[in-house]
Amino acid sequence: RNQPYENRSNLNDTNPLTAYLFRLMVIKRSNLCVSADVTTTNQLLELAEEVGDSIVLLKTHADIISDFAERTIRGLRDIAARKHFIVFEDRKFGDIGSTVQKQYVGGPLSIVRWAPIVNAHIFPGPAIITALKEAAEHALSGYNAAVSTEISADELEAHNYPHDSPIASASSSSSSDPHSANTGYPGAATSSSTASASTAAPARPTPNRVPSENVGESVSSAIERLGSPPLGRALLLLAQMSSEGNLLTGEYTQRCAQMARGHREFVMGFIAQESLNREPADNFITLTPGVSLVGKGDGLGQQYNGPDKVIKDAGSDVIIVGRGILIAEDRAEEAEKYRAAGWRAYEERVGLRK
Ligand code: UP6
Repeated sequence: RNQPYENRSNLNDTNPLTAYLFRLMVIKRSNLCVSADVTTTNQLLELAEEVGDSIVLLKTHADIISDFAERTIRGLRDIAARKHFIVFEDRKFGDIGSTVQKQYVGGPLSIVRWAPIVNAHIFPGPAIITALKEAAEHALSGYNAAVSTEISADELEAHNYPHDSPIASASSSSSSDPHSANTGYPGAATSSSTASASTAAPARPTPNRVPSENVGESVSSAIERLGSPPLGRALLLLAQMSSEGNLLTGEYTQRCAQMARGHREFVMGFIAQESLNREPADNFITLTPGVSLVGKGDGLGQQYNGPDKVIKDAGSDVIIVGRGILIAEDRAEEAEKYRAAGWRAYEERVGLRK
């Protein structure tokens, strides 16, 4: 956990998406995930435009978006490609294998199509991991990797997966749209993808900013060299929670780490309050929610820590920040503040900064 992200991206057995994410973090000098807890597509896309340059991950709760539709998926995909971040749907799956497969692939959200990263509770037992892995593999099989990390509704149908969602059927026409076929991700944003982003959201595309302390090679050329993220899907396990009185402690947390060790190819890491890398082969990424530079709690059980405590003291890798940024008047500026604080804490931890 005290090695630089760059070294950790090159270790054997690192999940490909984790390796990509570590490299992206180094290029963007960011270990910030913004929690997009907003309730409409326009708000979601506006937020993604505003904070996109400062983040490596955008965490969504698709089930609180009142008008979630094909437009949401496309808008997110286009902004993620242009601003270079990965979408993480905070679905917190927690049911028997057969049910979570349907929730992952079908329903009104068809999450597997557009979210490279999802998370799950392990209280139903380890089959939740294998069931989600199998569903992801099935959805991706035969799918054209050269085109995009998004699976179209038609491709999902071609592989006989349940997708009885209005989005899936409504979008059949959209897949004949040439724009949808050639939108790369990221680094390959075509002019058509930019155009569809701007019609999808009132938010105007903003020019990419370079972190002020980033000297030498420009972010854009480094990202170009990095290329597109790997096609696969990955899972985070909820090993600990931030809320007061939660039951994800002690033995439960340790069992979660054990289950992850059995599925390193699919489980990239944890939602936890501290690093759980204890064994020599462990190179899991840790994402920590409940982070604020000012708040202590929200009166509804949420408990906050600062980036220093989370990254430097507890050894986590990524700070997840929602309201700390969402309620700011200038969210781009506030995201930059969290990015800088998180990155400084990381550099101090691994000895890149005194
Ligand atoms: N989240 C937590 N704690 C957890 C797991 N997930 O807060 O243990 C999620 C919440 C919310 C975000 O669902 O989307 O992280 C935190 O938002 P906040 O920064 O506004 O409190």
